[in-house]
Amino acid sequence: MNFLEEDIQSGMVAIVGPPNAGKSTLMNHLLGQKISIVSQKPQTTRNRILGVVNGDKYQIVFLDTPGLHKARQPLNREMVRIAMDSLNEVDAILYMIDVSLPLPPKVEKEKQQEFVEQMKGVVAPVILILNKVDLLEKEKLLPMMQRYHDLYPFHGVLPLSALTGEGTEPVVEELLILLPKGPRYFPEDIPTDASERFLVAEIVREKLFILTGQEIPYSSAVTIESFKEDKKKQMTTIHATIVLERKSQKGIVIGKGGKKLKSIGIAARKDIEKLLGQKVLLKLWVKVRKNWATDEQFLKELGF
Ligand SMILES: Nc1nc2c(ncn2[C@@H]2O[C@H](COP(=O)(O)OP(=O)(O)OP(=O)(O)O)[C@@H](O)[C@H]2O)c(=O)[nH]1
Ligand SMILES: [Mg+2]
Repeated sequence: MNFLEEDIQSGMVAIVGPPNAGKSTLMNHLLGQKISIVSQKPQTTRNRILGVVNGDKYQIVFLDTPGLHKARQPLNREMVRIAMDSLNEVDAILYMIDVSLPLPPKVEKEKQQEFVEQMKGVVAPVILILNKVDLLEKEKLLPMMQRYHDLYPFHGVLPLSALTGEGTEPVVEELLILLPKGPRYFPEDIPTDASERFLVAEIVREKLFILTGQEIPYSSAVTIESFKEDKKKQMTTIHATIVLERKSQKGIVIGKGGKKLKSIGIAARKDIEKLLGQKVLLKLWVKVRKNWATDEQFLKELGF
C-alpha cells in the first residue's frame, strides 16, 4: 500500500427509507453527478445502485436502494429484499424520510414503528435524514427532530434538502466519525460499478417514469439489445427494448403517430449522450412480455 494512503478512511454506507424520500437525489448530490435515476413517482429505483465519493483522505461507497414498502409482487419483494440486505452489508446507514408532508400523529407513529421493525438486528450505526426541509415550515423542524430523537439511538439526526443541497455538508462529516480506516475499494476515477448498458437502460426507464402515467412505469422494464461504439465517428448506436406486461399498454407507450415513444427517445438520448460523452443514436422498440414481473428468468436477466 502507498504510505500516503495509510490514513485513509473507507467504508460502505446504505441509503434506505420509504419510496420517494429522495434517496437517489441525495446520492447523486453527494457524487456531484447523476448515476441514479429520479422521478416524482414512488418505486423508481429497483436495484442497488453504487456510487463512490472520494476525498483526499476518504472513500465512501454509497448504496442507493429501492424504497422500503409493503411488497406483494415478486419484483417488489426483490426490491425490498435488496434494500433490507444492504442494511447488514454496510458500516453506516442513512435512513431517509420525507418530512415535507404533514402526517397525522397516528400515521407518523405507524411509520416509526415500521422503522423500528426494519432496524431489528441491525448493528450498523444509523443517521436519520429528514429530507425536503425546503418544503417544511421552519418552526415544525425542532419538535419533529425531538420526536425522532426519542425513537432510536441514532448516531445523529440531520435535516436537509437533497434537492437544493442545503444542509448536506454534515452528511460526510458525520460519516467520517463512523467509518473505519482502510484502503480505497475503487479507483478514484470510477464513480460506480454499474455497466454503461445498465445505466442506459435506467435512463430510458426514468423517462418512462417521467413521461407516462398510470400503471405504465410499473409495468415496464428496459433491456439493451445492442450497444456499438464507432470510435472513428465518436458515436454509439444503442438498440433498447421497452418491455411491457400487456398488449393494451403498447399503444399508450407508442402514442399517436409514435409521438410518445419519440419524446421518450429524445429525452433519453440527451442524457445518454451526457453519460457517454459522445453522440448517440438510440433506437427504441416496444415489446410485450406477459407478466414479466413474475417471470423469474426475466427478473434474473434484469439483474435481480
Ligand atoms: N422539494 C424537494 N424535493 C425533493 C428533495 N429530494 C428529492 N426530491 C424530489 O422527490 C422525488 C423523489 O426523489 P427520488 O430521489 O427519486 O426518491 P427516492 O427515495 O430515490 O425514490 P425511490 O427510488 O422511488 O424509492 C423527486 O421528484 C425529487 O426531485 C428535496 O430535498 N426537496
Ligand atoms: Mg430512488
